[in-house]
Amino acid sequence: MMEIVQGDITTLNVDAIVNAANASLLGGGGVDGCIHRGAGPKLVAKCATLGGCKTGDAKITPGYNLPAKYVIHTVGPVWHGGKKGEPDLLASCYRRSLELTVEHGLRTIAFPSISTGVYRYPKDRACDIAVETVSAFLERHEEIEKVIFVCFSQEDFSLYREATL
Ligand code: AR6
Repeated sequence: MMEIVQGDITTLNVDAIVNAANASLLGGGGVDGCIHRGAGPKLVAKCATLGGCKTGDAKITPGYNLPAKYVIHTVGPVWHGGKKGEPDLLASCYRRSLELTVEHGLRTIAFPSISTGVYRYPKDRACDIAVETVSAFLERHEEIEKVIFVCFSQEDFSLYREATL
């Protein structure tokens, strides 16, 4: 099932939360900064051993001091107008994160709205890709119990509510 909540992803008690990271995996602003603050310094130390991450791919670490057991770090595309493969790369972020969820036997996962902050992906288009990609994956993977879309703003919440109706 899919669920939408408004709030801070770092407060969620789920198997995994997804981080909208950058290719270095060494932290940054936005949700990345919040997750690193919540997890504590062991997270950046672990991330430093992973050799970075390509756009559209994902890597998993423990959640350390977070309520979530794991953090799945994915790197969304920077929006350059939509003709540079951005939609496929964004869909790949959701798919790769869900594949790691299945590989690790996890059942509950929460996503932020990847690429829609610093990376400037238009929120409505990103929301459609998130919902379409996740629902297609869930049709093939009943072992995932719950996917939560975490909306930081009321605007995001409304977009996701419409897209999941
Ligand atoms: N919980 C849920 N969503 C959040 C939170 C939070 N605590 N904080 C922000 N958001 P962004 P990006 C929302 O900029 O666009 C970083 O510096 C935010 O409102 O965090 O993928 C990385 O290191 C927006 O809707 O990620 C990269 O360099 C969404 O999360 C770069 O930013 C994503 O915004 C990645 O940019």
